[in-house]
Amino acid sequence: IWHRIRNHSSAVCDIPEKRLANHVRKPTCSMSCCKVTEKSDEGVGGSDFCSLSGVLYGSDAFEVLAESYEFNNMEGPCLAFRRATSVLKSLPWAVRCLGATQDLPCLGQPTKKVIEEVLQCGRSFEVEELLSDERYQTFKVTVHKCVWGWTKDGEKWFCRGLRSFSDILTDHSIHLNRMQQTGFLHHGDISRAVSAAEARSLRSIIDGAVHCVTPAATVALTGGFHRGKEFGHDVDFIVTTPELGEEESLLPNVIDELKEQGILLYCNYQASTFDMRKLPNHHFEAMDDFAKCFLICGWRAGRWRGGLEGGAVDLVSPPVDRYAFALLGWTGSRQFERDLRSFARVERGMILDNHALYDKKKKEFLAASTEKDIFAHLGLEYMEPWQRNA
Ligand code: DCT
Ligand code: MG
Repeated sequence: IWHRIRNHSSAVCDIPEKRLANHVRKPTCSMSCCKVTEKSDEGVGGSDFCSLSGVLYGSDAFEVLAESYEFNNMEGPCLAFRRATSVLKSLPWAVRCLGATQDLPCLGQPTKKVIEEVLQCGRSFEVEELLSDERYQTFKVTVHKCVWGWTKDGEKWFCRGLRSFSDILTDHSIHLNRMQQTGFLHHGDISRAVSAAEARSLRSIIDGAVHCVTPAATVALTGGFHRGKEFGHDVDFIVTTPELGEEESLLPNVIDELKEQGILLYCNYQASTFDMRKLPNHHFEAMDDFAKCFLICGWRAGRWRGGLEGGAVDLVSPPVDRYAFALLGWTGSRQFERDLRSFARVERGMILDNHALYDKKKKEFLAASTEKDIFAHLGLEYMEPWQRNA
């Protein structure tokens, strides 16, 4: 199924290789963290994909390249490298020679060049160069990692020669918006990876708060941890109530409860703007309109359990009849969702997003109370969350 989706998506989203090749840098220097590990003789791809990496913040070589294009606002090449990562990760076997990539979708010349280099030299010089590049480092460590809304301001700060937190904070001509202030204030809590153990601990806290407010509510762990990741940037939950409409007061009450427990360092609540009459949504990458809150939970605020440090938490609260769509959307990965939606649109004539599944031929919305229902509507075998990691 995965390959069917992937093969299909290569046809709709190919990036012109020439354009991408123009931006590939020449190798100049090296860094030991880019070396292929002892597993390198086994090839790249499948579960050994990390042997291709530059392991930096748990990312891989293609992810470094994708990020670098992202920091330069070059969406096309960025997407091309993210797709290539997904394809390699989804392989049940390791690539031992370049010829093995011949029939794989989404691997253009620039990505093959990186694979070839790693297979031949045991490292990617291009990735090594990027990892030591000042612009990449500044954006990765200072701006992108820690301050939301970085793009325009981050660019401006970088051009003015500002390279670190203190450079930015001590420049009195800079006015930080609320998001940026929060980013600076809590950058330690936000940029630190959250472990699966911390995610479990946060789950029991969220579970307790939600059920204290509404005993019959449903709490589902979603996002990367639901896909079995060991570490993540945040912990995502979908919460809802059995009665339609009851979910409207759920998040504000849960926030009050968490405040009372003294573990909230930061809270940003967005009320729902969801309206079924505005669907189907024709914007391919549209975010959802459900009520949600972004929280930073942590020990500094008071009673924290088990010696854990806490972390960022996203709570999303759809009405119960939208629950399955929200769960499927928020389980991710982003790349999987993108490809699934593209598959629905091109192969099935349906529009899928976090709110609904709409059949354009029948001109009707298809009901679903579980993720399995949605896969069945799409004519696909069900895929477990751990199979959606690529
Ligand atoms: N998502 C969404 N709408 C948003 C934000 C995210 O549908 N406004 C989806 C895409 C993936 C999933 O929700 C979880 O998002 P993240 O938490 O950003 O990613 P993750 O896979 O959980 O990985 P991590 O949190 O470790 O970066
Ligand atoms: Mg997440």
